[in-house]
Amino acid sequence: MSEQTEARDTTVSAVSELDGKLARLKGWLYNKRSSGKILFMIIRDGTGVIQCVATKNEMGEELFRRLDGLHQESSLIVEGLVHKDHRAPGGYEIQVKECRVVSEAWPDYPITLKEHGPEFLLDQRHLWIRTPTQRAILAVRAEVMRSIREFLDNDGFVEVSAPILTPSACEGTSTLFSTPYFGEKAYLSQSGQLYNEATIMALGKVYCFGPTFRAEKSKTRRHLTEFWMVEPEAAFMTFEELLDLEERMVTFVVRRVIDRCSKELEQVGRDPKDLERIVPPFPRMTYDDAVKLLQENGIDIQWGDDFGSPHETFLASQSDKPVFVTGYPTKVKAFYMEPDPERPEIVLASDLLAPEGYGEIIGGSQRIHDYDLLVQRIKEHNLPMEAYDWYLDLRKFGTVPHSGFGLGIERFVAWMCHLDHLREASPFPRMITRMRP
Ligand code: NSS
Repeated sequence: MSEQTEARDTTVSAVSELDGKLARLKGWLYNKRSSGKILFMIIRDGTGVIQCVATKNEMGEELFRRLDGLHQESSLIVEGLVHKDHRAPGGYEIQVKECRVVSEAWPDYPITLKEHGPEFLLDQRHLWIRTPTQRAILAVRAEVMRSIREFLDNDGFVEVSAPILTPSACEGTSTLFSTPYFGEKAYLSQSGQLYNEATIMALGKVYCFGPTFRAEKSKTRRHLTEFWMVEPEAAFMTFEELLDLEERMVTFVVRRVIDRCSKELEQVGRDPKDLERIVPPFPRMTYDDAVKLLQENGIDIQWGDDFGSPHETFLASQSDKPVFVTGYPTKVKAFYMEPDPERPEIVLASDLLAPEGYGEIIGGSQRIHDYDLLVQRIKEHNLPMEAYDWYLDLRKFGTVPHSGFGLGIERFVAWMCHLDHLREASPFPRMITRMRP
């Protein structure tokens, strides 16, 4: 049997496959300590961190001194023997045979291993994302997005992109971002829903998935001005079927995160047991009962008010599963929502509130399919009729009952990763006071 002499490319996450063999790893110096003869380099490569041990004997005097003097974030290619070692973080280390410095980092890397304040870290977001916890959050985010697509594709939904530049509001005119558009005004999309309502008539079950924009004037830990939303919509889907779809999708995605992101959950300090509880059925509560419950607990609210963050936080702490709140007052909700046939003062709408105080992660409803009622609502909401002419066409030509919902990706990821604030759930968050870097 001949000995392997050529190093094989590997990553930290796959290094166990090369136990006892020569491996080549490309990455960045995350931390190091040295005894003068032995240098322990912690190298990260995007998939994890691993300890690489370089000795003066093996490296030679000159290279050893150079490596010993490297600053954090220098980029490296190391080759060496993979060695199982239960004392090493991650269970493996690399005994370095060769090391090439790709680029020596400048001194004074702004993010050190000590604590920094949130504003400083946000200023350094382009570098902050390299730290293990931030990396883990972004990996969970990717899994959330991937598994949502997997679920919807398998359920017969077709992804159809909605435009970002739009002529009209979907979610009220107070949070619109506008931009000049060749002599006209365009608005950045708040939601792809109105376009979904067109594409379902072509494809039956659709979803759009992309960035959405809201000029939210409030500074809260739950609001970004740019966030990603997935929005499924289906022709003929009833309100009951809508809640069932939401429940199945959330359960599926949580399960995927538990199964595929165990290392990341550990890194962010989220106990997967908290997520194991997220199985159907999710409790349901009517808006009427929610108002009563809030009042009984001394929280200021009148029937007819919309919920703010404190209300949602309270309601969402009532259960360790997500809670559906249904039947909101018609006058606080969007113009397109179908009234309850038995009580027109409420709509067939539901928000799904995530537990542990996270609050609303989904907003959904059955839509008005009747032409005359929709015209009436557009007028009541003082919306410009001409901007909705094409939307009204959908009620002229083969209108059908239909429903859909929107799930905010950053809210979902913040819940999965147990974050205090939405800003860490976005790679480059945009908020009222921040659009840099
Ligand atoms: O305003 S929503 O409740 N509903 C819609 O936009 C519908 N047009 C969606 C649809 O039915 N197709 O927003 C949906 C979700 C909400 O539950 C949050 O999870 C998220 O979008 N959302 C936000 N996330 C972060 N920041 C802000 N500002 C924000 N606003 C809503």
